[in-house]
Amino acid sequence: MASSLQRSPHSAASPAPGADVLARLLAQARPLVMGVLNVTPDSFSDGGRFLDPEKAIAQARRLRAEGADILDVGAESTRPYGGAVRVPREEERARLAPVLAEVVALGIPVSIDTLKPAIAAWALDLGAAIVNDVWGLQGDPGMAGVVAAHGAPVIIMHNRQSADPSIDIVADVTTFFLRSLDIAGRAGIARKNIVLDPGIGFGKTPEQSLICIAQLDAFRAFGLPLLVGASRKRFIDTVAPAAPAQRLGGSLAAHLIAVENGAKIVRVHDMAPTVQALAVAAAIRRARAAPAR
Ligand code: HH2
Repeated sequence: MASSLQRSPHSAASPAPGADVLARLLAQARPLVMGVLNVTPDSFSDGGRFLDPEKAIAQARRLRAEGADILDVGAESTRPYGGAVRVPREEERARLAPVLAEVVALGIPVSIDTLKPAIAAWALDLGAAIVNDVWGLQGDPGMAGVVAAHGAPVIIMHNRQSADPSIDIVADVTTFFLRSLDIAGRAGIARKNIVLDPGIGFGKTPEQSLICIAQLDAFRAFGLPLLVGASRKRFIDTVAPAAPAQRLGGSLAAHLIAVENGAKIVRVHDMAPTVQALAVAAAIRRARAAPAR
């Protein structure tokens, strides 16, 4: 392991600067919007657009200006639909290095979307506030320890190596969450620092992604905030064929219904239209209570 990645000044006794960041975010009485910043050449919908550090930082500024509550920065595509190319740790760090501190300096919480504990630790030390683990602490056995040592919030996302159309996906996600929560508990990660995410598109058929959104309230029983990332995902294409960048309408529909069904955070590429859609949906809900004239 490179020494630059090993340094970690934080311990359980000295939590990360953003220790209460999740509680502060969740205290807002509206759904939160996480903006996606992919510093990658190969992300499924915007690969290569923000690999250049200047373009990445400009995109982060734009996401903030358009209303992002959290910026989710990733430098290794998770490729929900297969063909993932694992990026060596030093390359992942090299992609992030010219970008991360500047994005943190924008003043809104940053989550680091990574599978590597060393990258998570390094990013938290640079001021990232949240770890986004698309294998829900079950991918690398070192991840839970890093999260615990930094006192950082973590997004536990459900994943599977491959989709199995024959399974009950809600039961599978529930079992996965139970296993992740057990790992988190044993590592000393506080429950107040955990967000659950059914992982739309990951190891799921398009139908199973639809089910996870439609039956999201099944996961409310955990009593933890729920995140849904449906943005531009392939299940939209199976309902209404469109290339990834042309899936805004489907993304909005999915996120509005996810919020109706209990999502507190939505993860999106298209910030301004999402913020507008959520605001209008909330205004309509408020108008239900208005006296009819
Ligand atoms: N989806 C992607 C990546 N990370 N993290 C969470 N918690 N939830 C998600 O649904 C999720 C995620 C895939 O989207 P994107 O980052 O645009 O693609 P890629 O992984 O190809 O970079």
